[in-house]
Formats: sequence, C-alpha cells, structure tokens
Amino acid sequence: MKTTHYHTCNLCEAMCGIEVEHRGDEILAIRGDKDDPFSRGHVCPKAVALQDLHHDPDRLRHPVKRTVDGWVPISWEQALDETAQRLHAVQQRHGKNSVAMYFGNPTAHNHGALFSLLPLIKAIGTRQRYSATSVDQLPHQLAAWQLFGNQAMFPIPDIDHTDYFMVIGGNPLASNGSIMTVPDVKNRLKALKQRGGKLVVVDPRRTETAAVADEHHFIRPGTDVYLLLALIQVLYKELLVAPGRLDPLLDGKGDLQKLTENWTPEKVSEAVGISPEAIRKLARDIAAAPRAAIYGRVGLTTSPHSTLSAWLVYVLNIITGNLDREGGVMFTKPAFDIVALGALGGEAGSFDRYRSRVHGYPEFSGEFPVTTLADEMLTPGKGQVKAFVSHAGNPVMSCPDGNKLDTALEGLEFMVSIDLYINETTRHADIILPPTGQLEHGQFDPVFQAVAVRNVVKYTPPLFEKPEGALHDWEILNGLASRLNRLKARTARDRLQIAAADRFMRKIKDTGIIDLGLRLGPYGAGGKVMEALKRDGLHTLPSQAWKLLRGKHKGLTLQSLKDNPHGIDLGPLQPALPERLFTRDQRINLVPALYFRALQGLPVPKAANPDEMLVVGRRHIRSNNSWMHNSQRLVKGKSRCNVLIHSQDADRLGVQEGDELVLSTEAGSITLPAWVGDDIMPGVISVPHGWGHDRQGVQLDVARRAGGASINDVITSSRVESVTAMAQINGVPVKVEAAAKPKSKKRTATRKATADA
Ligand SMILES: Nc1nc2c(c(=O)[nH]1)N[C@H]1C(S)=C(S)[C@@H](COP(=O)(O)OP(=O)(O)OC[C@H]3O[C@@H](n4cnc5c(=O)[nH]c(N)nc54)[C@H](O)[C@@H]3O)O[C@H]1N2
Ligand SMILES: Nc1nc2c(c(=O)[nH]1)N[C@H]1C(S)=C(S)[C@@H](COP(=O)(O)OP(=O)(O)OC[C@H]3O[C@@H](n4cnc5c(=O)[nH]c(N)nc54)[C@H](O)[C@@H]3O)O[C@H]1N2
Ligand code: SF4
Ligand SMILES: [Mo]
Repeated sequence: MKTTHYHTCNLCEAMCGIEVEHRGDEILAIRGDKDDPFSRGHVCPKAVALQDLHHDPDRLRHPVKRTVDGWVPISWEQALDETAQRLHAVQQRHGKNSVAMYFGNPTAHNHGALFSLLPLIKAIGTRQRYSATSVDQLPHQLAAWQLFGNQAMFPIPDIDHTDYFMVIGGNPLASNGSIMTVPDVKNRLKALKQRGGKLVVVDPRRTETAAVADEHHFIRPGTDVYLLLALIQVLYKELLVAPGRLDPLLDGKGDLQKLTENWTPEKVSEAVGISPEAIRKLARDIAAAPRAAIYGRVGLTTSPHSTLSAWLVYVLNIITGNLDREGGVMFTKPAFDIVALGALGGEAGSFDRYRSRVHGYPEFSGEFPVTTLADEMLTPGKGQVKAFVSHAGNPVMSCPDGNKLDTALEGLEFMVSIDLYINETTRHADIILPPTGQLEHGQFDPVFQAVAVRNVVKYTPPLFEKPEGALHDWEILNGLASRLNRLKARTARDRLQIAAADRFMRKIKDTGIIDLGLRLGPYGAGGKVMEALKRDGLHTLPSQAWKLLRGKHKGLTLQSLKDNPHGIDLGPLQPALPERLFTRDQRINLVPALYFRALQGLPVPKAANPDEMLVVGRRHIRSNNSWMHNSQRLVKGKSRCNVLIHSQDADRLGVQEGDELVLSTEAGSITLPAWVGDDIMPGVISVPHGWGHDRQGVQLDVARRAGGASINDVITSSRVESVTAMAQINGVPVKVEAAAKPKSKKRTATRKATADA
C-alpha cells in the first residue's frame, strides 16, 4: 500500500519539511511538504537523494571490525565491549588525554547524538576534544560568548523584515543558510526586493547569491576585518553611530571609536579591493536603512583575522541600532532552549583555560582547534594521542593538512568511528559502529531551531522502524559511555549509579529528553522548574525529571508536536534584550579585552602580491561537505571539483578551460581542471572541498568514480588564526601552475596523495 509520511530533511541547516511517498521499505517519491509552515514546500535536490542514502548498498548496517582478512561483521555486544575495553586500556597505559575525540557536522543534525554526547565526553574525560567547529563557526561562538555571555546566543538576520541585507562570505543560495536557518531563501530574498529592500553581497566570487543581489563587491579574501573597521570608522566620523534602544546597555563605546579611528577607507582600500568611495557609501547605506542586517559566514569565519571579523560584524549591527530590533539581527526564543540549558549545564563558553600539548593552542569551550589534531598524534612524548573516536565526521577530507592526518591515523593503537560509511577517515578505524540512517530515526533540531529566522518547532517520528539489530546514534554513544563508566567504577555504589543512569536513558529515550526540554522551555509549563534549576543547578534534574515528564501540563509537550506533523510556527523573532543577556552584569561590552588586544596587534594590510593566488571554497546545491557523493543522482554529469580561475590569470598561466592546474603548498599538491571565467576576482581561485574519494580502502563505489581531489591536502594546518589557532581554509596562498601537458590529454583529476604513494 502506498503511504505518505512527513519528515524533515536533516542534511543542511534549512530543516525543510519533506513528504515521502513509500510502499513498505521502498521509497517512491520525495517532495517538499507544502504544509510545513516554515519551509513552505521548498526542497533542494539533496532531499530527493535521501532515498539513495537509505538504499545505498555501501551504507554500513552492522558493526564491522578490521582484520587481516578485511572488514568482518561483529555483534553490537562485542563491538561496544571491545571498543570500551580498548579505549580504557589505552587510557590506563598512557593517561586520560591519550584518547582524542572528533565530532563532525552531522552530529549537530542528530538530536539523539547531541543528547548522548556529554555523557560520553564525561566518560572519556579527555582534554583532546575536537570538532568541525574549528573549521567553521568558532569565531561566531567566541564573539557571542564575549558580547552576550553565551556561545550559543547568535544574532540571526531577520531576513523577512529587513530593508537592507548584507551578506559577507556566505552564499545562502547554494548553502541554504548557516547560523541562519532559512529554508526557501530564494523566495525570501525575492520578497525582500519586492518590498523595496536591498541585498548586498561581499564575496571574492560572483556567487549564485551575488547574481541576484542589488550590489556585489568583490573583496580580496581575508581582508574583511579591514573593510569592517573602515565601515565603523566612517560611521563614527560622519556621526552615524546610533545604537538606539540598547545604548544604555553598552560599555566600551569610547574604546571602539579610538581603536577604529585610524582605519580610514583610504588606508584599507587597496588591500581590500574596494574603493574608498564605495566603502563610504556602504557605511552610509547601512546607517540610512530603516532596518539593516549585516551577516557574515564561512568565508568570513575561516579566513585570516576571523576572530576580529566575526566580532566586528556583531559590533556593526549593534552600533547602527540593528541588534535586537525587527528587521535587524535578532535572537530566537526556541521551544527547546539549548541556549539557556547550555548555560545551566556550565556550557556558556570558555576560552584559554588550558593549552594544547604540542603547539600551546588555547582551548575553546573544552575543545582544541583541529589544526593541531595530527600533530598531537604524531609528536611523541607524554600525553601523545594514541587512540581516536570519530563521530559523524571526515576530518581527513575536511580539515587542513588532510594527508598528514591520514598518516597520523595509521599510527594509532586504536580507533573507533561512529559513522554510516567507510570513508577517508573511518577506513583507518579498528571498529566502525554504524547508526540508523536519516529516515530510520526521528528528527528534531534543537540546534537549528535555535538559529532559525522564525521561531519554529517540529518533531517527526521515524519513517521506517529501526531495522532488526540496528542502533540509533544515541544508543551507541550511551552504550559506550555506560561501558566506559563501568570499567572505571571503583565501588559497588558507583556501579549501581551507572546502571541507574543507563536504565534512565534507555527508559526515557531521545523522545523523553525532547519532551522534557519542551516542558522546560519558554512555551512549556516549566517556568517554575527553570527557576528551581537556576537556583539548584542541573544536577537536580534526574530526580525531578520523571515528575516533569509524567505531569499534565498546558504548555508545549512532545505530544503537541506529534499532533502537528508539519511543525508549529511560533511567530517572528521578537526583541529579547536585556532579559536574554547571559553576561553577569546584563550589559554588553563592545570591546572585550581579548578583542582589544587583538585589534592593537592587527597588522596594516598589504596590497595583493601578484605572485600569490588565494584559494577560497565553494559549495554547490547538489553536494554536502565530503559526503552524499555516493548518490548517482547528485554527482552525475561533469565533475564539479575544478578550479575557478579568472581569465586574466588563466592567460598568464597559459591555460584554457579544462586544462589541468597544479595547486601546491608545503603541505602537498593536487591537480584539477581549470574552469575559466570572470565570476571571480583576479588573483583568487575557488575550489570546492570534500572531493577525491579514490583513496585506497574507501568503500564508496559511486563517489570513488566521481573524480576530484581534496583541497585540504593542499591547505596547511600550520597557518592558523592568531587568537584562537582556528583553521584558515579560505583566503590562503597557494601556488598555481599549469600542469605539464600529457601527450594524450586527460581530463579527469588526479591526486598526488603522500598517504597513497
Ligand atoms: N577547504 C574547506 N574545508 C572545509 C570547509 C570549506 O568550506 N572549505 N568547510 C568546513 C565546514 S563548514 C565543515 S562543517 C566541515 C565538515 O566536516 P566533517 O563534519 O568532518 O565532515 P562531513 O563531510 O560533514 O562528514 C560527515 C560524516 O558523517 C557521517 N554521517 C552522516 N550522518 C550521520 C549520522 O546521523 N550519524 C553518524 N554517526 N554519522 C553520520 C557521514 O557518513 C560522513 O562520513 O568541513 C570543513 N572543511
Ligand atoms: N549545498 C550545500 N549546502 C551546505 C553545505 C554543503 O556542503 N553543501 N554545507 C553546510 C555547512 S557545514 C555550512 S557551515 C554552511 C556554510 O554556508 P555558507 O557560509 O553560505 O558557505 P559557502 O557557500 O561556502 O559560502 C562562503 C562564501 O565565502 C566566500 N569567501 C571565501 N573567502 C572569503 C573572504 O575572505 N571574505 C569574504 N567576504 N568571502 C569569502 C566564498 O567565495 C563563498 O562564496 O553550508 C551548509 N550548507
Ligand atoms: S535545503 Fe535541501 S538539504 Fe537543506 S534541508 Fe532543505 S532539502 Fe534538505
Ligand atoms: Mo559547517
């Protein structure tokens, strides 16, 4: 019988509602859910490919162990026991910090995994924690914590009401938004224009978003900080600073003015690549707009000076009166309030409480930057990393110096990956623990609901029953945490407590935690409980949890969400300050000390070096970081992994469309075909990441044949941002040469990977 199920796509941050038509286990069609009040029927080609993921023969469906005869299936009991024992043994031999953990991007898209993460982190207890954060949004988190007192308190562009939307280093038409959950962004941008608003894009490439913008300014990669400083300088100079309602809450205004006064448009123009007149006009336009939202994303947070740039974007919104007002950048009021719950759990943010062993890089929020992960494995001495846990990540493809990490993983004593596939990273594991696929578990998005452009909430139950003998992510993580805790337990009482915690988690399940979170949230009936929690701390939760879960409440519960399968719209974003501030004094210091120091040390920008080409990234609607490449429908056609290069540069190098280019640095080199065009700044090349799946042992049959090479084999991990040691993957210099022409011209990409050589 044909049945329709409503679900939420969890591949990117947009949370599109989907309608899945299926007959038993067979998926017949995937379409946009027109009744989802938020995504309004929008989907992209990736959602349709969820069926390929579901049916993919390469997707692992049971735990596997590596043996001399290759991968062999093992039981869950054996897999979890052995993993816990081996991790424990490594820690016994080499100390707590000899186990490293890495959490990849999909962790944030999987509520079950999110809920079970902290217990596992606690059970392992290592300081060697890493995640995709330090190749992505770390500077935003740092700025949110420093300015607003909570690393998860992101200002979100009120795209549906703004009159002026400035996008710096983001391409929402390809990415569908990030730290701005905005399904159907194309129509939302159309509406912006229809009401007379303006879209301005600042990007080294004329992107899909730039193509529909009213204004596009090419910017030299890595120079956003200078543009932002000059904009603020002009605002002060021309008496256009007007923080409005929030003015009485602000500290550090004098410092800000002083620190920016010398950064005139003339001083930065040449390096930035935008004329002084154009910079002045941008500043005036922002000030003149009744409501403006300035937004910076991956291009801004993963390029040089990202710490300062991310902070200055927020500052620019604040001093023009656009923070916390309709049509500016606003804070969400999420039904499952991870922002407040995180703060309660002591996760509001931290920086530099301790440093990494090899390079002395600062901790951020309990993690080290991925730029040191390989070196922590390769550098002998006390505290050397000997074992590795990866969850939903592919750092060999997504972190700088992929080859080096590839080599480092080879030398470990033990590695376990919790992942759906044998990819470039997980191929090094001793044991792989595959969770249920996207349509086999329920979907709830505590992270992305908290960064959405409207207040929305939705839960969808699994489309397919969990297959016999499969485990969800949260069950795997919980199983591992319980076993590790048991191995560490000293007393009978410890063991009883561990067993009780394990039983509790298995009883309430992921859905129980969603229910609890909703009840505790601002639309639940948990106001009183929240007060009690604030007073007594989160450790009182388990004893109260059952009462809360069982109690009858008028407010929002899981049942309300089950009754509304298309999701619930909780209205537009609303002003929330000062109440929502997590700073101790409930004020905003515009220039926290770390930014003060960093700004004082900022070098005067240099004009572009004509011999150097800067690489930037590129996302495509049919791709998703380093995965989803095993779907034929998404990868079909010509390889999209190529080098976009300006015709002027192509002429200089004597290359034409399709000719091969060699990109190299001290980290390594790759060869990719040229895509010659004028939609990119001269001196800049654009290359997508996550491609080149032909490494030995990778079990992705379609992806292997899709071509390309990994740009992160060329980007070095030694070039780090000066404050946080965050990765710099955008705006970094790369040597670009024409490849020696072979006698018979080969168009497919080849890769010179040291690990394979
Ligand atoms: N050069 C360059 N490098 C970049 C970027 C760039 O723009 N340019 N972007 C960076 C950014 S923003 C990010 S976020 C990172 C991403 O980097 P990572 O998070 O390290 O890698 P992904 O490619 O997202 O790999 C996700 C893995 O999770 C698995 N997976 C998918 N769903 C699930 C699930 O539900 N459970 C489990 N257990 N596993 C699952 C997939 O099989 C896949 O192996 O890449 C970064 N790297
Ligand atoms: N289709 C698709 N959607 C995705 C993903 C995907 O892989 N595919 N990945 C998801 C993830 S993990 C994330 S984090 C988001 C990212 O979402 P976005 O931030 O929108 O990411 P990109 O599309 O990479 O856009 C970054 C832009 O920054 C520009 N840029 C590079 N360097 C600089 C610079 O120094 N200054 C300025 N001003 N611009 C610069 C690049 O040219 C590029 O256009 O997308 C998410 N959505
Ligand atoms: S934009 Fe595409 S990938 Fe992202 S949630 Fe929507 S359908 Fe899924
Ligand atoms: Mo990301």
